[in-house]
Formats: sequence, C-alpha cells, structure tokens
Amino acid sequence: MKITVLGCGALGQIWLAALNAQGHEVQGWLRVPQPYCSINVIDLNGTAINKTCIANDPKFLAESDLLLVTLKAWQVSEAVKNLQFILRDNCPILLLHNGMGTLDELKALPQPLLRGITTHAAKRDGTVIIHVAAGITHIGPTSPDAAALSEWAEILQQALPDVAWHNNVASAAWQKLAVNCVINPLTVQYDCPNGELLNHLPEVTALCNEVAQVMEREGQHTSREGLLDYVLDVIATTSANTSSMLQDIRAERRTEIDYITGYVIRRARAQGLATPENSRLYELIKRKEQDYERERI
Ligand code: KPL
Repeated sequence: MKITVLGCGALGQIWLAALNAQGHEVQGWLRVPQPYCSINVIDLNGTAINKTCIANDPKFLAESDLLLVTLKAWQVSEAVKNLQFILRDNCPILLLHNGMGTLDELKALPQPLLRGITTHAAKRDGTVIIHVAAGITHIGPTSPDAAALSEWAEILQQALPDVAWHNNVASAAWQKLAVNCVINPLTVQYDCPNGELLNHLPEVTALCNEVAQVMEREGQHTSREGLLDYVLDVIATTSANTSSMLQDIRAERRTEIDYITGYVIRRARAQGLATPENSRLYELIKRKEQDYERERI
C-alpha cells in the first residue's frame, strides 16, 4: 500500500517505521516542506531504526491509499483541509490524536474519515523517538461511507499490533477522552508522573463524575463507578509516564486542552450541565499557555 503519514513527531515516526518494515511504501508530510524525512526510532525491543523516507511529494500523496494523521488535535483540521484537494476522493483519512472536536471541523470533506485512538506510548529523547510501551489502536468509521473500510484494521495490525476495528468507535473515543480529562491537566497541576495522581483521589473522582454525567447525556453507556475504575486502571498501568500535556507544558508548546477538557465543557454547556472541576483545570492550563506565549512577544 502507499501511505502518507501527516505529522512526523513521535507517533508518526513509529508508524512510518512499522509500515515501512511491513513492506508498505511510505512518505512523511511535514508542515515546513522538505524532500526527505528522518525516521530515528528505538523500537520496543531496543533496536535502533534509522531510515530516511521521502516527504511532501504531491504525486505520492495523490496516489496514496491512506492518509494517516498523527498531528496534535489543534493542528489537524487546517492541515487536512490543505491536502484534501490533492488526495483522491476515496482515499481514507485516519485521525489518530487525543481529544475530540476535529470531526466537527472536518464535516465537509469528500474523503471517508476514520477515527483512531491509541494507547501506544512514545517519547522524544533529543533527536530519537523511543517507543516506550506497546498499546492498542482502536479504529472505526465516522460516517456510513467509511463503514466498509475495516480491512484497514487488518493491514495496520500486521504493522503495529494491536489494532481493533469498532463499528461504534465513539465509545472508545469517549473513554480515552475521560482518561485524558483526568490525567493530563492534573499531572500539570501537580507537575508529576501519572502514577502520583493516586495521591489525589478526590480530584480524580470529581473529574470522573463530571465526565460520566456528560457522557450519559451524550448517549454513551457509562457509570461513575465504572469510569473511575477505568481511569484508575490507566493511572496504574501508565504510572511512570509523563502525560503528553505535561510534556507540552514543560516544552512551552500549545497543549490539546481545547480538544480534551474544552470539548467536555462545550458539550456540558450544550446539555445544561455544570463542570466546575474541569473548568478550573481548563483555566489553569490556559493561564500557563498564555504565560509563555506572552513571554515570547
Ligand atoms: O494519553 C495519555 C497522554 O499522556 O496523553 C495518557 C493515557 C494519559 C498516558 O500518559
């Protein structure tokens, strides 16, 4: 298959390396156009993979069988809209990012859209990407025209297991959103690895209760207890991780807060629900972002 990976950060490079090793033709697509893109990955076995693949080739993009988008949520819609006229109308686009809200921004696309949620963990160490932990990638259709694309789960499974197809991918997306609403901003507040949140159970519980309420109103089958158990389980299994939001704040980058906590607050408002604990953390993260943005001016 011919696959273009839009976004060549940690997750993008892991997919480029895995798809290339499986014999697929791959190219990277970078915001600042370059003819080549480097893949410098240490895989789960500790093996270093150093490769160069082509990048930003419009002909390759036009012939691609899949556009895999591994950008941060806030970068997705503008970047995808810029490429939609080069892609074939039937080329599937798979969005793989934290948070929700990008589908609303991409409603008018002619291409079939797939949504993905992944629990693979990767981090950048200088110029090298370390694949820290294996995970599962859940993918599924976001519209009827994407429902027949389940073969992609099998193709991607061969490259970077595990990959699971879900006809109702929204359920997996909401579960991951709940995890990110709790872990990401709280780890910023306490400047701590995920596992330390077990010392802050009242806040974890309050956040889960708020998100569970919103999920129920959005038609998602959930319970406060069930969601809390799930989030506590993720905190325990990722205890040594530095959350992606804490990594962004430490590196003074824009975070995904508008697509994580911000999305839940927007849905809550539309449903007439109050989310005081989520709103408090949203303000905290926005203040931190604004502080370093102001310093740059
Ligand atoms: O998805 C994550 C993130 O850091 O963005 C979690 C699950 C919280 C793992 O760190």
